[in-house]
This record gives sequence, C-alpha cells and structure tokens, in this order.
Amino acid sequence: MKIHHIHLHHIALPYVHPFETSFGRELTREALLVAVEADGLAGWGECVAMAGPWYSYETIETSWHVLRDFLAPATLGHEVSHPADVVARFSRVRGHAMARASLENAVWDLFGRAQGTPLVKMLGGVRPAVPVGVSVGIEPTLDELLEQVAGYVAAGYARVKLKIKPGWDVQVVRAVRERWPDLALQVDANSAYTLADADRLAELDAFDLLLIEQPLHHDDIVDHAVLQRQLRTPICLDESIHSPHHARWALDIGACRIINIKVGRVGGFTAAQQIHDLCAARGAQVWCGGMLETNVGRAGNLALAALPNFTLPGDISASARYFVEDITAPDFTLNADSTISVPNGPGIGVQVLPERLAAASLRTLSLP
Ligand code: OSB
Ligand code: MG
Repeated sequence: MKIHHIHLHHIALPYVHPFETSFGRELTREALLVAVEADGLAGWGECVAMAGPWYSYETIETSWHVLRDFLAPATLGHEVSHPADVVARFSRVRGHAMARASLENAVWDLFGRAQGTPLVKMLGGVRPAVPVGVSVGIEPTLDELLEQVAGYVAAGYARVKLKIKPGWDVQVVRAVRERWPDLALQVDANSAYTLADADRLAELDAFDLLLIEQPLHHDDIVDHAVLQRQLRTPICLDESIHSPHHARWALDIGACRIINIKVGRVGGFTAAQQIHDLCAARGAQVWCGGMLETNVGRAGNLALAALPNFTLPGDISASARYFVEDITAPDFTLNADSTISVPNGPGIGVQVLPERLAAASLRTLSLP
C-alpha cells in the first residue's frame, strides 16, 4: 500500500469541566489529528501533544513541524506492507514520540479499514470490553472535589484517580477514602514531588491505593527506585517511560511495579505492544493511560487496553466526561460494570464527522 496524502488537522474542543493538574488548569483541549490516504481509504491517528510543553516537551507546534518536515516525507509514496514498516522508516528521528505515534497509528487504522479488521484484533486484544476509571483533576476546594467524585461514582465509575500535588494530597485522599471506603482509588502527582517528600508520600500507604503515579521528576528512573523501597504502595511510572528501553531499565532497577502505557508517549502501537509483552514476561502490571484525547485517540486506547496484561482499569472515560461535543460517531458510553465496549468495526471503528471537524478546526495542512 502506498500512502499518497497526509492531512494534519489542528483543532480545539472545549472541555465539559476545566481540568487541573500539578502543571496547570485548562479549559480547552487543542488537539492534532492526522489522516493518511491510500486506495480511496483514510486512516486516522491522534497526536496527544498539548498546546504547551507541560506534560512533555512535545507540543502541537513541534509535532506539526516534525510530521510535516520529517515523518510525512519518510512515509509518502513509499510501499508499506505492515504498519510496523513505518516504525523502521522513523528510526532516524530521535524523540518526538507523540508525533511518530500519530502517523504510525493512522497507518494501523488505514490497514484495519483496508482489511476489514478491527484494530483490537490486529493488536492481539482479547476482551470485548475493558474496565475503566476516571481521572479527577485538582479542584479549587475539597468540597468541589468531593462533588466531582460523587458525580463520577453516581455515573458508575468503579475506579477513581485523584491528581495530587504538595498541599493537595494526604487530606484530600483521606476525605475521599472516608466517604468511599470500597472505591478503587489511585493518585497521580505528575512529577510534583522530590525524594525529600518521601515521608509525606509514605503517609499515603494508609489509604489502600492501587498505585502512586509518577511522584518524582518527569525524566527520573533512579530516584523512583529509592522511593519505591520506602513505600508499600506500588509506584507506577508515566512520564519517565518513553520507549521499551525505559520500561526495561525501570523494571531492572525496581523503579516501579506498574507501568502506565500511553501509546503517544511511547511512540505508537508497536512500542506499546512491546512494553506490554515485556511487562507480562517480567510480572509487572500495565494499564492504559489517557491524554484527554478525542474519540479518535480513545478508540485506539480501548483496542490497546484489551490486550491480556492490561490488568488495571484504564484512564479511558466515556466521551461525555471530556468534551461538549466530540468529532466522531459513535460516542463512547460507560457500561453498568464500569467498562467501555471496545469498537469492533474496521480499524479504530469510529468515523470522523467532517462537519464537526470543520467546526473545531484552527488550521489544516495537506501534504504533498
Ligand atoms: O498524567 O495521566 C496523566 C491528562 C493529560 C496529561 C497527563 C495525564 C492526564 C490524565 C487524564 O490523567 C486521563 C484521561 O485522559 O482521562
Ligand atoms: Mg499520569
């Protein structure tokens, strides 16, 4: 198959509720979608970079540049017989995992549509529906946080993740745990602590958390290994794991017991599968993280989370949790057992609606 056109779409979608982490508060998700065309078909991928370099050094602008000037030229007009072929074509590009993932993932969708095969089947997924939770941002007050959590629990989410930072941690977790003693609960610090905070973080051991996500520096592996020895709660790495190599290094030195796999952060479905397989062989659990994606990225996350070693609920919530209006049909809804059904149409199994895309558009680029 030869890809003859690649289209970049920079869009903006307002959130239903502001999302605040240790790195800031946002009202709108700017997003970058990639469409690849061959043989009269289009495949879609989402670049999960954000407008600013807060979670990762990658931004929509750096991804636009790397896609336009390096990744698209490495792909256009070349014979591709399997989506993993583009991984080899991108091997000269260092870093920029989110940009690479978006184009590789669009090629997976294209192949799925061409073959009439759902992505979940191509990736080796085994579940028709995947257990999910919801990631709850920092709120201006504890009462507002409890109100948010109450709404999600009432909506049927059986697992909640709380964003924490110094000054918004032990007392918040205690309040949620007291009100919902049986809720599956975990926290995510997005790198807001240092080893000097080890005693504070160890206080969280009292609340029966599933895991503590990325407490220390965003590129650190070494200090996390020191911290893990002082905590009963498993550490889960997110930001630090950029590739299968990082996953192996982290497991080798005991920096974490669990890995959050985000397909964008690790550079695409091929790398995500490799990390999944490595962790399965090493007895480490994995789960599927989220980047407040549109339904395009979410559909891919659902397919990935159906692989056998995704043993913890994903940060993959119903479409209604994210945006006033998404850009695909259908939307994703929460089942009564806190799962979301994995799409079973060809490729990612959702259709981008041109009029919704146009309404959300900030700019587009067609290559060549
Ligand atoms: O650290 O997991 C994170 C969103 C943006 C950037 C980083 C993170 C998150 C989330 C949201 O926690 C999870 C979701 O998409 O529902
Ligand atoms: Mg995280």
